[in-house]
Amino acid sequence: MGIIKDKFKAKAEASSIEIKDIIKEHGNKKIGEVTLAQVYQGMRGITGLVTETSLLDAQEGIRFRGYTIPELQQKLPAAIKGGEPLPEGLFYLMLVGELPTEEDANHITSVWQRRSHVPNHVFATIDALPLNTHPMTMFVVGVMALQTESNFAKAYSKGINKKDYWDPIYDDSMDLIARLPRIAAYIYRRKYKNNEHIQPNGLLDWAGNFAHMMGYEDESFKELMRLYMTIHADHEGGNVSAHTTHLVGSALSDPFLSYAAGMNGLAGPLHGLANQEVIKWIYEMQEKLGTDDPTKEQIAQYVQDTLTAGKVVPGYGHAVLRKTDPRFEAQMEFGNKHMADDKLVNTVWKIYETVPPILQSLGKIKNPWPNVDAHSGALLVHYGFVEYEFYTVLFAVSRALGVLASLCWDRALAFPLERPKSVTTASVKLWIEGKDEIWE
Ligand code: CMX
Repeated sequence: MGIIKDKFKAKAEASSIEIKDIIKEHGNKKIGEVTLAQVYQGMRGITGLVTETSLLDAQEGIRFRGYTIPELQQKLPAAIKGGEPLPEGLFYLMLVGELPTEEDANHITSVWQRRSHVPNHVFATIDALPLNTHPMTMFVVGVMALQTESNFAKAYSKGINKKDYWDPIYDDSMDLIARLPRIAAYIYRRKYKNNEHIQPNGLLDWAGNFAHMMGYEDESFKELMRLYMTIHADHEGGNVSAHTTHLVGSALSDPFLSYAAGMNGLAGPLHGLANQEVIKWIYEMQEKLGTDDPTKEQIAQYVQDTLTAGKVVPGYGHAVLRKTDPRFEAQMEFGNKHMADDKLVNTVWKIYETVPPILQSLGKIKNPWPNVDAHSGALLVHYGFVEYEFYTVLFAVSRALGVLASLCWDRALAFPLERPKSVTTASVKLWIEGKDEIWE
């Protein structure tokens, strides 16, 4: 067994015993109440999942295994001294629950390099799609084509003891993460760069090599990819992509099927697709106003027009967060460090000064502050990465780290099939009248 697999196994076994004890001693304790409004309105605030890799606080933002993003920037190994964290290190932290040494992070880099071969039929499957297919559709189709390689699916069909499920799930997760940058870069080069592909560079780290395969050699772009892949990786368990991966995995669908399902959710405009919508919205604003340097007054008017048209302002609001997303702040810091005079980045900052009071004044929006998607596109455009329909694929590659580390935990802790209860409005009406108590 590999070093990391051994460590994960030991951690998971200890955790499993602990959880059994917790359930035995405290299993009957109530963790909250559920109101009818919550049942009808997207289950906001209902605690119903365990996700070990990260925890989201409404005021403070995300913590990965207890560490905030600025702490990770200090404590995780980096490719460049004092530079952005290596996503390999974050994955180790989420999977093993301990901060990695530089050696641990480098070990993951080499494991992923070793496992990164993508079989030809995956590229052929992507090639069968018309060029105007959305990159997220190509990406999920590519992941589904890769499912032929699932160790878990093969082991299950041969017959595997349920105690050992985690083992091929772990291998599938590592294989999948290792191969995703190649699939994503292939789609990018096929769709936008004349189908001219770039071979991987075995000397680079996971995110650096991803930048290289997409055709971006600038060192600061590689740093951006390391930061991007780190901050988008996980956002606790209830968001659509993480929850879907977990839910589908609970049916013992293998990691390829589960992750692809999750990424179909990420491709929705209220979730990960918002990163493309933000840049599209800014470009449309620039076109309408006839300037690439709009004033705050012009932006305010455009925001009003967006709201009057019954549309959302992309990149703003959140189902859990109630302050500026620290992932937005980390990108703002990157912008300040590398491109403080960039016009588009400055527009994003002006939008940040303009939008929250307008949304607040509507009185119904619970969080008027920017989320992660409000900033990412402008940083990419700075490097000439203007193909905004591709942005959600970058998010998806990063999100694999969190949802697949979680999937390893789900199987190692033997979490059962997920199956909450649903009701009909007819049964709700009977319950309100006191005539139906079956689901109380
Ligand atoms: N612009 C306009 N209206 C907004 C809004 C925004 N940015 N954010 C919320 N609202 C509206 C909602 O549509 C809802 O309106 P109705 O009552 O008319 O249906 C009302 O305000 C209350 O919504 P909420 O409780 O504050 O927000 P939700 O938890 O329902 O939704 C989210 C959260 C993210 C879907 C929503 O804020 C939104 O649509 N934002 C824009 C899209 C976006 O940026 N998504 C990315 C989120 C991060 C990610 O997952 O990547």
